[in-house]
Amino acid sequence: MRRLYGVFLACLLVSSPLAAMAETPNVTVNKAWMRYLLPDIPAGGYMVLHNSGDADAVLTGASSPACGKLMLHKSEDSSGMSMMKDVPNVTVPAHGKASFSPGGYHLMCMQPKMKLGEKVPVTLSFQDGSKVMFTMPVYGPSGAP
Ligand SMILES: [Cu+2]
Repeated sequence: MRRLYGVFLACLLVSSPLAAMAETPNVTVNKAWMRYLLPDIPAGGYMVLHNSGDADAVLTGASSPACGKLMLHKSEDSSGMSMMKDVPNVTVPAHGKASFSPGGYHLMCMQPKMKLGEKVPVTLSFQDGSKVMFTMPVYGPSGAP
């Protein structure tokens, strides 16, 4: 009886760190950069999100101390005009990726407070409550030098 109890305890000790890990995001960020023009013009944030998990990861928001507001946007061509709109969320499919690039999904940094060459911290928030923190290097209109 005592021996069984010991095994049960050992299982608890082993399983709890795994349970905690399941709550950490499976999303990694690659090729992140911010396209900065002027303080009066919103800056665009670009990146590729990879999801190594078995469930879709739903990005629901972003924030940065370098932006008055950081929004999820999508550029779309409609009858030859490039328009952009707010999107409520972006899904990173299980074992897949979501690309944020000029002309498509992007982060829109309103009232940017940054300089060329520096790195600004960004936090992404997901529907399951998890967050991913990383930095974006700040480049000019033509991207990485
Ligand atoms: Cu935009």
